[in-house]
Amino acid sequence: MSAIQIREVEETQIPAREHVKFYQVGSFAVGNRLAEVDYRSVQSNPDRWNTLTSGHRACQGCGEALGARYALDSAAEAANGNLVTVNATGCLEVFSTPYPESAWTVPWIHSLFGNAPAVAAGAAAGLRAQGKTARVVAQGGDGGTVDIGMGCLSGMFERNDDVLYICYDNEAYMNTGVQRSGATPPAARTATTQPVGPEPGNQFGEGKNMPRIAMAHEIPYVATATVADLRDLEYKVKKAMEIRGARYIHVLVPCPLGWGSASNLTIKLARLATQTGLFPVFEAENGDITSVTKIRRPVGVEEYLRPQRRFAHLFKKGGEAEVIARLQAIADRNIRRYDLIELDQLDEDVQDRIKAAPEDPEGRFTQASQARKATAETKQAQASEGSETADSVIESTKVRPIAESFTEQTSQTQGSSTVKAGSGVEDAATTQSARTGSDVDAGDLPKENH
Ligand SMILES: Cc1ncc(C[n+]2csc(CCOP(=O)(O)OP(=O)(O)O)c2C)c(N)n1
Ligand code: SF4
Ligand SMILES: [Mg+2]
Repeated sequence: MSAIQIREVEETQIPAREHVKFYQVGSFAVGNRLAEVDYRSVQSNPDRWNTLTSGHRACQGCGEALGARYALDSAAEAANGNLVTVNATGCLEVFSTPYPESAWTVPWIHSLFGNAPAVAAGAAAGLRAQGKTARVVAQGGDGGTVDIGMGCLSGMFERNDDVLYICYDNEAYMNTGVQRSGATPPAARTATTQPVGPEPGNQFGEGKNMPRIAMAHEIPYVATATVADLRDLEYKVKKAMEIRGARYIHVLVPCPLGWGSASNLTIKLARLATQTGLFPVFEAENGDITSVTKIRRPVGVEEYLRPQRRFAHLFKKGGEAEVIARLQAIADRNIRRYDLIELDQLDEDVQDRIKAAPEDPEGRFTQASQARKATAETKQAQASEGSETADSVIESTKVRPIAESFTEQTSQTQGSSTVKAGSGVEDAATTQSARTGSDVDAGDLPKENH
């Protein structure tokens, strides 16, 4: 498949996110307080809304708390504080509202794990019926959004309800002790995807790409963002608030506890997720991609994976070079698919690697086509032999291990692929145990959090 076509859209009147980088004026902390007013971050306003204020109980370095604070302050700024927020169950809900306290300074409702989009749609309809102008923002984690809340969210999209839904994606069910979700990346260890067996960690070829699913609903606005570029997040929330109808923003928010990363690496990991190509950052309007944030230089995936204990099993003695190569192929396929960099800027060997990445490194289609083939063969065998036992039917429809088919697929397109180790990022597993004096094994999971 060729790179995506970007549809031209009119430039928005919101000061462009690219003009002033956080680090160019002022400091990281104040968000460009020294820049011209129009270019300042919402956070640099001394009268900022502080929608999610101090006193909450998120872990140190929690990407979700950071993302939610920026997103909601921007939404409040855009709505002049005339805002109702609806929260799914999850870390954000639990750490911000330990009964009877609340860290929210805006109206805020929590109902259930899976129904935030429906509650938000109802709130928007109720406000409209009463002639009120308040805007509605719903938010949830990846589990609440991609898994249990997906039916309600799809309905909200289909009806084009006037709600901005924000998903804070930390790639697992963190609140209940790091279980796998439909957004957990391949090979990651969670409490339910242990790093053992022939395919350690989360399986390849599963999971859902929620931004693409949202785009398929052809709603007015879909965007991805990360906590590595908070001005970009503010920009996208403000832009979404200028639009009516169903809008969706998917924010990557590293979770030190679930990812097994040092709390001071949250921003760096979010940045590496984008710079590797594993997490493409883009906007889409009415189903078409309208802007893509280019990456500055493609970073090898090892640099991103190494500091996270959820991937530590890939770097143990004996290693899992083939798994790392598959993850690299996913990043390379994304770079090509989303046109994340001008290829001719790159060294030839990197260009060749990106061009040669298979279209389906996850093995999703390979697996499906193998399953279809196996089913067809079984039916044929049944027809010719008459009767067959249930057990032999099940046995004959089993799919060949996907790792085998990936090796075949890549060796057909690019020969044997090796991935160069990244450098310069400290190994969080080592740092953490050095700091705490703990001898926790890299594959160990933290205890349930809340
Ligand atoms: C119907 C239902 N099933 C399970 C739960 C338990 N539960 C609460 S939060 C949660 C995980 C939330 O994961 P996610 O949405 O990714 O948010 P995170 O905590 O990672 O931010 C689960 C399983 C519940 N509250 N309700
Ligand atoms: S477990 Fe993760 S998402 Fe939850 S509060 Fe801690 S760092 Fe944040
Ligand atoms: Mg989660």
